[in-house]
Amino acid sequence: MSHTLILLRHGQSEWNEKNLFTGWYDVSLTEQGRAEASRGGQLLAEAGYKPEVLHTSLLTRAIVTANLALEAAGRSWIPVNRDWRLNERHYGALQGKDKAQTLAEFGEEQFMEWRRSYDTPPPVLDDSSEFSQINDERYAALGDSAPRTECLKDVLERMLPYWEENIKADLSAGKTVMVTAHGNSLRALVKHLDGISDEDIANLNIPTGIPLVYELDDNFQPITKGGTYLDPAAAADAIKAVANQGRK
Ligand code: DG2
Repeated sequence: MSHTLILLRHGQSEWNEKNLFTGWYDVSLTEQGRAEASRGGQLLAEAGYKPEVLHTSLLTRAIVTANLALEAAGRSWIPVNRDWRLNERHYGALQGKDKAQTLAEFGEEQFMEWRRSYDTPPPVLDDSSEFSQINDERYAALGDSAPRTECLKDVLERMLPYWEENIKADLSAGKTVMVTAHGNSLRALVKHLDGISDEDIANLNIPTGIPLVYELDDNFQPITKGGTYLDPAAAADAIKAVANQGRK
């Protein structure tokens, strides 16, 4: 029996538009982002996909995207699970900083190390920062273990238990699962699914609002490596734009 897993990065957020590092900072969608989310749902409906359960993060941009996409697909009623483990990577002291200014200030190598290396986190974000989530009630249960910065490796390590215990359980029960999350939490999941090396994952970028469908075999291995974007041409353009963020 194969399993159907639909991955959807949220539509363009207010801080994607402004080109700011976002991480755990909670922003909503732009009008364009809302349109992308609805179109993502239409693409699912046109291709005949019927999500039966949703897993999403605790961040508004992912939650609103899921709502809009499911509404457009006629599936608003399905059960929803929200968990911090699907949150975007905590971007540490970069949260709130302009990507182009950061590139200009620190140079290409450092910029890409922070953005795309597997195991180098940005500097920690001070708890007193206006961009900190340390006193945010939605993370109260994390206590002092709440992250103050994360690299992709950290994201993978906190996301994998959720994949194993929650998402795989729904797939095993025969459900079509939709995961609406973020550029880096989805990069972590794709790294795991496709067995991408720590070096090669630097080259993987996920576009906003375009469903990426994985059919998985009995061992949860992708039948088609890399999955299938429902609008491959738009995905290819958007992937280039994400890769070039911060550059003119
Ligand atoms: C972006 C990803 O996350 O940025 O935190 O700035 O998917 O929640 O918009 P998202 C952010 P990059 O790692 O692509 O710079």
